[in-house]
Amino acid sequence: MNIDRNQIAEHNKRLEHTQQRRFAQLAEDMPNIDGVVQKLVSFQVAIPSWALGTGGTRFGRFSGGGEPGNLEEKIADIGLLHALNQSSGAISLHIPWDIPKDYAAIRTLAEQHGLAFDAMNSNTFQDQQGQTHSYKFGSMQHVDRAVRKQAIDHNIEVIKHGIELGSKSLTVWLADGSSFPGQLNFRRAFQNTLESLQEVYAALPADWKIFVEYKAFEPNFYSTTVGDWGQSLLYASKLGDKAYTLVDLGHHLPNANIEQIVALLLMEGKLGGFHFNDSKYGDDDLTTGSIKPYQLFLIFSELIEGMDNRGMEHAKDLGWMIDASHNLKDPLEDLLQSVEAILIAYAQALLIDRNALNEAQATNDVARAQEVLQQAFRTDVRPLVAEARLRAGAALNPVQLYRELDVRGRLVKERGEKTVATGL
Ligand code: AOS
Ligand code: ZN
Ligand code: ZN
Ligand code: ZN
Repeated sequence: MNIDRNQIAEHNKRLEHTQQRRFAQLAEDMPNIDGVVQKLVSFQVAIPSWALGTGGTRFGRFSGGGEPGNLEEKIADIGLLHALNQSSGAISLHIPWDIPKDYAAIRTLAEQHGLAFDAMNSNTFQDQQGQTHSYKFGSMQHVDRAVRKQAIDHNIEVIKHGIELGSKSLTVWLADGSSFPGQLNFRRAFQNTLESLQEVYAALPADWKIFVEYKAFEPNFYSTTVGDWGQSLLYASKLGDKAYTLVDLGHHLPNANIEQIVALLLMEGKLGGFHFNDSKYGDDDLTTGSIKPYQLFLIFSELIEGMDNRGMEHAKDLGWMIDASHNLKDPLEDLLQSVEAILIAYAQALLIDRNALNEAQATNDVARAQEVLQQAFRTDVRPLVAEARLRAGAALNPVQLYRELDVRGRLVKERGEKTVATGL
C-alpha cells in the first residue's frame, strides 16, 4: 500500500486550524522560530530493518500481522513511515537478514520511497546455516584464528553489499566477551579483536566510516570485549580516522551519565552516531523518550553545543538511527513515536538560551543554569515539530493518520495475519 499526498493534505486540512493557533502562540515568544523549524525539517533518522517486526523476548514472541517478509517489504514499511513524517528518510540493513538479490532494483525501490542507505550492520553474534565455524565463544576475539578470519570475511562482505547500495558506513556490534571469570584472557581478547577490526578497516573505501558499538553486558554477563565507551574509543583511536564510537542509549551500566560521554566523544572528534531507544533497567530497547525524556533532552543539548555551534551538520557528520524492538505495540506506530520523541528533544534543546547558560556557568550560578535548561525542557514544542512536518509535506499527526488510514489492517490483508519479519 502507499500513502499519497492527497490523503496527507486532507488530514492536515482538518488539523490545520488548531495547529496555526498553537504555533502562533509559540512564535510570539521566539524570535528565531523559522530557523528552528528549518533545522527540524532537515533532521533525518534512520530506521533499522530489524525493528519492523515484533521482536519478542527470550521467553516468547507474540507475533503481529502484516509484518514485512523480505527486504522489499521492509523498504515499503519505512517508505510509509517517511511519507507520514518526512523524517525517516533512511534504512539501516543487517546482513545476512537483508541480502539484496538485485542491487539496482533495491536501489530504485528505495529511491522511489525517498530513502537512503544508512550504516550497514554485520552479524557475528549468531551462527548462520552452513557456516563453517561457530561464534559460541566469540567472533573477532576468538582464540582460533580461523573463526576470527570468518568474522573478518563476513564484515568485508557486508561492506561490499553496502558499496553496491550506496551506504557509507559499517556498524560493528560484537557480542564477544565472557560469562565467567577466568574464561578469557582480557588482553589477548582485546588484541585479537583489534587485529580483526584492523583487517576490516583496511577493506573500507576511502569515504566510508566504521562505527564500533559498545555494550556493557548481554549476551555475555561477566565481561564484554567492547564493553564501554572507553574501550570503544581505544579501538577507534588505534584503528584510525575512519573509525568512530557509536553510542546505543541502552548499552550502559545503570545511571551512566550519557550526555557527558557524548560531550567528550564530540570533543575528541570520535562520536560516530547513535542507536536511539530507551530503557529503565538494561538494554530494554523501548520506545525512545518513553522512560527518560530529560536524559534525551540533555544529550541533544550536548550535541547542539558540540555540533551546531561548531558548524557540524547532523545529516552529514553523524549516523543517527533508532535501535528498538517491539513486543507489545505495532512496530510502525512505535517507530513514529520514537522519531517524534527525538525531534521533540532536539527542538527543546534548540530553545536553550546558550548565552544565559554560558553566563551562569562562568559565574557558578548553579540555580540559574538549572532554570535555563528547564525553561527549554518544559516548553511544549509539539506545535513546532508539527509545523516542521507541515512544511515538509508530512502529516500533522502521523500516528493519527496511520490509524485513520488503517495502515496495519491493510498490511495484514496484503501480507497475512501470521507473519514473521526476518531479524531479531
Ligand atoms: C545489540 O544489543 C546492539 O544494540 C545492536 O546494535 C543491534 O541491536 C543489533 O545489531 C541488531 O541485530
Ligand atoms: Zn544498538
Ligand atoms: Zn542493544
Ligand atoms: Zn538497544
